Amino acid sequence: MKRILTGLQPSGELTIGSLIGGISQTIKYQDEYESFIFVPDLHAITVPQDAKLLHERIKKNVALYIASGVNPEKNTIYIQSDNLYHTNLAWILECNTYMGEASRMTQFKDKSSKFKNIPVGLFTYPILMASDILLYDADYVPVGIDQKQHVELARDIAIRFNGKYGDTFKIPEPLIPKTGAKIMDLQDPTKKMSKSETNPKGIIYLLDDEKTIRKKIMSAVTDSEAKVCYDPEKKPGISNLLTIYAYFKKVTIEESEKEFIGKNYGEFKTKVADIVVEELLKIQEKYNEIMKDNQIDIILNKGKEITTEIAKKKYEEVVKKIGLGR
Ligand code: ATP
Ligand code: LTN
Repeated sequence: MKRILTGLQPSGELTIGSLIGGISQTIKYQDEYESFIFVPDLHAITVPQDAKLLHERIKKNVALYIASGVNPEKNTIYIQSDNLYHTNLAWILECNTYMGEASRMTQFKDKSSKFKNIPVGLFTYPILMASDILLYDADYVPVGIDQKQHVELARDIAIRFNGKYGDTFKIPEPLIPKTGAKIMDLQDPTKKMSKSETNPKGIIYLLDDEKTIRKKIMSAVTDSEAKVCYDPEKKPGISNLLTIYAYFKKVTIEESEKEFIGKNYGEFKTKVADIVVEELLKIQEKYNEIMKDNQIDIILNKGKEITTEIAKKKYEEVVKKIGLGR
């Protein structure tokens, strides 16, 4: 059976972008593939974090995965820092990655421009991500378009390693959603809706309340044309809202466009807000139930056990091949 694996950093509250670009694909394929989903908490500390908030968010995110539809019976759910093989293998992969290829990562260029003193971990972050993927022989890695380059780096590292030391790693493929690969900020629809953005007005968090969701959608930046149609170049705001609507309504963009022929932006935005509220409230209801019982620790202990066993085997194979140890 093919294996899919993904993770969402607990570096901020999860957004509808995290859901549409990341979690939704795991849910879509969980019946078909052996599925792994984890919390990359070690990735989150590549940028400054408040320790208390980070700690709370780790379990909160697990609850949100499950509340959004990730079935703990069908998925192995785990925390990255629970398994030391991730960082151990990452070091070995770092020694098999070139500065040139690591320097080409566009996310590093974007994120590092915000720092006076850039943490080294922010630079090596994609190699830890490669380790997350290669340890488990993942076939597919569901991600938004912004992470495609990182999965490609993991492929390049795996191909090189296999060439040098013999067949060791499966070559993973990114799985990018057809619609919603990049959900845009509602206030600036030319940039990605990002959970680490400081202005919350353009971001819909999975745990936003009804009033806040409606307010954010009704004040989303659009254009002056007054015509609801999909054209991400010329109409990024409207196109983004159409994408969000299509995702939550479970229809295509074309079907959504048809529904709003002749409607004004106010009517359109109200409908978008209605469906987002309806779907997020369902997730929030489940989330509150999950947070009340203590199943999460049981799920995570099981995840830790399963993944440690798999990762240990792969790590020991690697160690042997490269000549480490006694
Ligand atoms: P940040 O938004 O803080 O830069 P991130 O992009 O790393 O963080 P995560 O929640 O860690 O966000 O990403 C988890 C998954 O969700 C990744 O596969 C990412 O590509 C996807 N994702 C995140 N934001 C969006 C978005 N706005 N549109 C589509 N996919 C997204
Ligand atoms: N870098 C990713 C999170 C992440 C990930 C992974 C995703 C860490 N390790 C392995 C897929 C597979 C992000 O920032 N969204």
